[in-house]
Amino acid sequence: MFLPGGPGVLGALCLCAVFNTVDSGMLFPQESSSREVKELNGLWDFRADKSPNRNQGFERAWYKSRLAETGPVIDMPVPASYNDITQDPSLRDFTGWVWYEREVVVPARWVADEGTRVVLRVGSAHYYSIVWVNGVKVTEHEGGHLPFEAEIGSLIRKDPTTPCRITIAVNNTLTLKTLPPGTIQYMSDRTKYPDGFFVQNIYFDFFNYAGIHRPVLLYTTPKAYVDDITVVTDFLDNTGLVKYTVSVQGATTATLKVTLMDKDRHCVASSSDQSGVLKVVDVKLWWPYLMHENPGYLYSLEVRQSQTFLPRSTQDVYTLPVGIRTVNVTSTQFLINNKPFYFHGVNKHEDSDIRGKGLDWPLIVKDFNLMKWLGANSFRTSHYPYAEEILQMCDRHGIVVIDECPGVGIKDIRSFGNASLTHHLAVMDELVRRDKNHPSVVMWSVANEPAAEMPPAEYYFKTLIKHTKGLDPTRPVTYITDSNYARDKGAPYVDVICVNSYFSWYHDPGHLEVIPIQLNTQFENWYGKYHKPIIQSEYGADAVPGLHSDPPMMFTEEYQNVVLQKYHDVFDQKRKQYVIGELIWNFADFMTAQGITRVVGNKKGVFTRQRQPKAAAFILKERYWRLANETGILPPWTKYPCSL
Ligand code: BDP
Repeated sequence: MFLPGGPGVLGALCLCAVFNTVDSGMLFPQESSSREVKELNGLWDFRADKSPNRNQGFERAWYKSRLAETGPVIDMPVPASYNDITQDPSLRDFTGWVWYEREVVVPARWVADEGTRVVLRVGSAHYYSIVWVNGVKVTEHEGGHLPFEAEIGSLIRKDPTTPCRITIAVNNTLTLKTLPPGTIQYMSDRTKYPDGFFVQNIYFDFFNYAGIHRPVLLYTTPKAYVDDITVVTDFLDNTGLVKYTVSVQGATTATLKVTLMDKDRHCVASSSDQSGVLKVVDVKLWWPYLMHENPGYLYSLEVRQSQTFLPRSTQDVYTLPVGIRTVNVTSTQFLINNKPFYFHGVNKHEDSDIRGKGLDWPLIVKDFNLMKWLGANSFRTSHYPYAEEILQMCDRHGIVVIDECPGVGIKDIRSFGNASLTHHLAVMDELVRRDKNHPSVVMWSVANEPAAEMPPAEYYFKTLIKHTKGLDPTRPVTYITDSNYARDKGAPYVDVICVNSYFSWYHDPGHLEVIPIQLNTQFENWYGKYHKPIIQSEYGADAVPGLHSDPPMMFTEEYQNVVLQKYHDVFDQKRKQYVIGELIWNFADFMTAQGITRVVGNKKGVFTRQRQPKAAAFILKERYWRLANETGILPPWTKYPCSL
């Protein structure tokens, strides 16, 4: 028996894997006077390995020559999920290895200059990736939502006359030890299933889109370079404090110049130390959207590092956006800059027609416009880390983020074992390394709806949360629960209780009248037991757009409206006490696996998958702008109700 990408393939490769290490930085690539970026987005050659054991690509070493020489190839856009690009159902539902290839012309000066590091970076590829350059393996990476990279300068210098051929094999197989977990199930009854028939089981409610989802690029740095920067911010009265640490690679001694600039590029503080605290007089704090008239204020921290390699000297320049703000949690409040912050926001997915989970700028900007139109001040990255480009937008627009790792669907007791935990800790390392400097990120979520009542959950979450706090002592940590308050093993360790509930939907379907009592009981029980602030991290109902019924029936727009209104009535009582937020499930309809409870995807969006409003969007918009009026300061350019 084999598993596509399981013991036969993925397992064997793992033995020699370069495991995801976080001993170096993962700064977002940017151009500067010392750095260049070359995007490799566009069309790549592509082939799915449909051989019975999905292993032909390795057996025949497809990475050694041009992919087109070893078999047929098709055009595949990058970034995009491959699933919805063709008319081929076997590619939409494919499990196993797919192969991408692209030849790149590397600028001659990059090749000629031995002092230039050339780094190949993949924003994300789902789920397991192996990368070769001109047939030589340069890296591999486990995990579908975080970046990975490899320095390839010496390889491309080997033979400067050949173009640089990049091959990336990506395997979307999920096992009990991956994050998210899944299982491969073989059907051996030959009276029912053809030879070799298997299915990928998943325990989460979104389509397992796969492929290269975020930009691939080459970027350069000098040999001695700024590898990482960490900032932690605070303020005292009118003075902002930016505690920073710079890590430099490729040089034992480096001369540094660290300059903090305001929006007008005026220097407000500077230093020449590798770490220290910069003081900003008359600080402009980073505020959330709708909480301040000037939300999302960002300073720029320019790090200039110079080095003399006789006979010449080199310089590396990297500029990090910095928002100065604090986050604190009390037993009843979530404080940003010491002021109570109420999350009125959404849960999202990276999901759209045709491109699946592929990064798409028009979609990103449209979603931000819709969130601002709604009056949403926050979202949760359900159920995995989103693209850095999205977090950068959040920083600039003041949209507050609960940053979630891909720990979704941890339901099987075997996924609480040591191997799973070790991987989960490593993913948190990578996530915190990538997102630690975003002012918009105010809390880490380590999982969604795990089987938190199972006995091993206590050790698992205690360890995971402690580890995450060790990585970042400045932000609260949570996981999202749907478990019973009395049986939830991890809740004692979280800073904020985040609860998902679907009264009158999954429980007592059709009985809208139970919502007030059940929701009230939910809040009282959790608060009574833990005395921690609570976010309603999911609630909602499916509505097929255009389906109507009065009195309301499930799946109509009217039913979705009433569910929302009934939840809102209870939120309005409890938000004066200890409920600190409400995040609708979901911002938009999204694709799921096929099943009897899903009509071409999950329809709990207040927008359709094409981003058109259902009736519920207008209910939410009324409410969010009213909440903003009550709890924040509306920016001068907005009128209530806002019409952007
Ligand atoms: C919640 C899950 C979410 C689902 C939602 C639903 O966290 O991923 O999509 O239920 O069923 O429990 O709509």
